[in-house]
Amino acid sequence: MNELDSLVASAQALFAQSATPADLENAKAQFLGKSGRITELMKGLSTLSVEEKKSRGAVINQAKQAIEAALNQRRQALADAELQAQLKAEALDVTLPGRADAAGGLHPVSLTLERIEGIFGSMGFEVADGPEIETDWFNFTALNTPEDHPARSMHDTFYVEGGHLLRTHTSPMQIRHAVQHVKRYRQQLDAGQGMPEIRVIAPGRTYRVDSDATHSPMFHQCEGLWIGENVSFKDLKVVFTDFCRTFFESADLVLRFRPSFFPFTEPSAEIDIQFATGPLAGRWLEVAGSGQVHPNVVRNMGLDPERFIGFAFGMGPDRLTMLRYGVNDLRLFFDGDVRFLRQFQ
Ligand code: 2NL
Repeated sequence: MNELDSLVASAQALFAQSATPADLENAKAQFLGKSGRITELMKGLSTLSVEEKKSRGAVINQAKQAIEAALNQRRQALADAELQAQLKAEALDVTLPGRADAAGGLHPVSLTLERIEGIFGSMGFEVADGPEIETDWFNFTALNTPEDHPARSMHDTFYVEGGHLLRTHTSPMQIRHAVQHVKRYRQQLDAGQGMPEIRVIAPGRTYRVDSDATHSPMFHQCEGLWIGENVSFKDLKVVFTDFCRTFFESADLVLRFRPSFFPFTEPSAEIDIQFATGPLAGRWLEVAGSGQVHPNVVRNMGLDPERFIGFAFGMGPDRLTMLRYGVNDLRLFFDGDVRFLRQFQ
């Protein structure tokens, strides 16, 4: 290999070793720079004859062109590599899931309350709303609860300033609703005419001093009230049976009315249900309390108990939600763990 061929070869080798554009430009200077090897060779031509200049100059020029070609090739290769690296670094994985906003959802107990309202609504029941801080009258006295009843003790009920209390059931909303209803039809009633029946449910938060796996100091209740001149226990049975079968989507579910006691109803009954199929089949499950509204309570609504008769019931939506979805610890509803709550969306 002659001197120029080996010069070209060493330039090619040096360019190939250059890993960055800066390295490459340094390597270029060694051959094509002001005092580079090719430049020095060109300078050396000045001492030669015209003939020699021509032939020697042509050979050096060939070598120079070969070095320039190798330089440009390497420049292009480095630029391509840099572009590839950049494309790789900035690559988007279009198969990743999008960043859509997570949609919220209703709490399982809210879902149950909506279900209850829908079913009773279809049977002509209005939905009552009212205060969670109540007076002693609406929460206890109007409901025929004796002064010495244990439910009235500080041990069972949260009392707040001014003799008020956190309602222990949603019955006071029904008393308020009934009083308004009766007020509205007072003139009609006094004129010896009738009034539309009172058909109302009262869903909402209630409070008792109680806390363990099956009791929370805040829990939900939904009560129902039906007052008219010709309402019987049969009506309560039909309505409540229909409600349970629709709520649990189980047409062969059966009910049992078991004698019980509440100050606000007489007679009173616990309502148990039994599924024919499914994981709870064959077991009696208590789902509500009920009864014929006590004459004193009818009177506190502003009605004559000799003329008006009614039925009421009270149930726990938290427990109904546990039964419907198979949840075994009440506290899961109030811990606010999204892993639990997400399952109901
Ligand atoms: C239960 C018991 C019950 C009532 C609630 C009621 C309401 C009025 C008048 C008369 Cl305005 N009674 N409510 C009646 C019987 C039972 O609930 O164990 N609830 C979970």
